[in-house]
Amino acid sequence: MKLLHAADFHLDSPLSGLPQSKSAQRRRELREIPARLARLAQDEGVDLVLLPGDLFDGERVYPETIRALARALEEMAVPVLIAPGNHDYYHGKSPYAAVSWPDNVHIFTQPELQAFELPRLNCVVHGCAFTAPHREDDPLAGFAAPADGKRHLLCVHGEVGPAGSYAPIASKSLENSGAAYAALGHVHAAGSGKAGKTLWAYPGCPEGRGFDELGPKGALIVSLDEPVQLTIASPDGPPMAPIGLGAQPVAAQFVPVCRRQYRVEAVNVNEFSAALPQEESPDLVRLLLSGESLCTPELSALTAQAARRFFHVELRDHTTLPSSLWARADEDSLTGLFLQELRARLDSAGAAERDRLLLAARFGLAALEGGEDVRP
Ligand SMILES: [Mn+2]
Repeated sequence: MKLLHAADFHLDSPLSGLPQSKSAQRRRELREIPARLARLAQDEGVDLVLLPGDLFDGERVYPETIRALARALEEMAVPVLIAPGNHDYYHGKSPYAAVSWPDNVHIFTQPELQAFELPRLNCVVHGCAFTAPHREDDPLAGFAAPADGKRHLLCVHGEVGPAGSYAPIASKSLENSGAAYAALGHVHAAGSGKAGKTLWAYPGCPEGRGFDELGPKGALIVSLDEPVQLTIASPDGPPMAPIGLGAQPVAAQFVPVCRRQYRVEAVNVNEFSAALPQEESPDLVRLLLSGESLCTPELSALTAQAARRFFHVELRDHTTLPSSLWARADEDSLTGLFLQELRARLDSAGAAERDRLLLAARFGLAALEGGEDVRP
């Protein structure tokens, strides 16, 4: 059995960190995520799709977004289970309640775990919903899947940890659940862990939305072997009932589906032009200017130079003053006195003060170097 696990689409995010035309384009691209996932589901031949929450970013959802999602979920052509999260929590007026969804879609609507049976797959998915933007209780507390020879899976939005405002899930609860796989949503970076025999995983968001969501983004394709029933052979009497499940080997594979990536890279300011890509990159990139520079780099000019090579680019100045600079602190000149004073202050400065002093050094030197004769 194979399933597709994706979460945290955050459709219709405002993407306010981008210029308006680009944020509109990125919202359109976000809206294509469900269709891309439908293609992945078909290509992989999955039997089931689990979507544990935050499919919408907030209350305000465009009708075209809902139409695109509903169409894609129908195209998946296998059972699709949704467990609403803190951003798209279930309530009477949420799109989950207000829209009629395709027949293959099941939406969990209760904060308590509910069992959804998939007899054809010999599988039961236990899921629940956020019904408010926060919940402090562990949705898995006290839950244990029955040893009935079926595959038991979880589909829940929450954070693995001892406490918090977003359905904290204790590691012990995952372990006690006895589920073969826990499809989780909430954390935007892909990650997984094991609690007892339960493999739990976050697929992360399928498309980055800022420089806090870096690198390739995607979904998980999860393979589950047949559950193995352990029985004790009884040579004389009638066959005994199954006493529990044996090993349920599970493997989750990350598949990138993102259209673009957010990346942060260091570029030496002295090799800036050569470091730019020849072909236009589809990515959104923050370049950290590194290296030594006596003058403050002209960020707007360099940004304009790089703009044509990326979908979006922004620069941060992380350059330092040349290390040779301090050699001149011993000069018997105004520059020497200025540098001595700065060096003394830098030695006892904190990080924020240090940045200000380095800026002062640049401005001061630029002013001093203008006319002063620094020969000894
Ligand atoms: Mn989220």
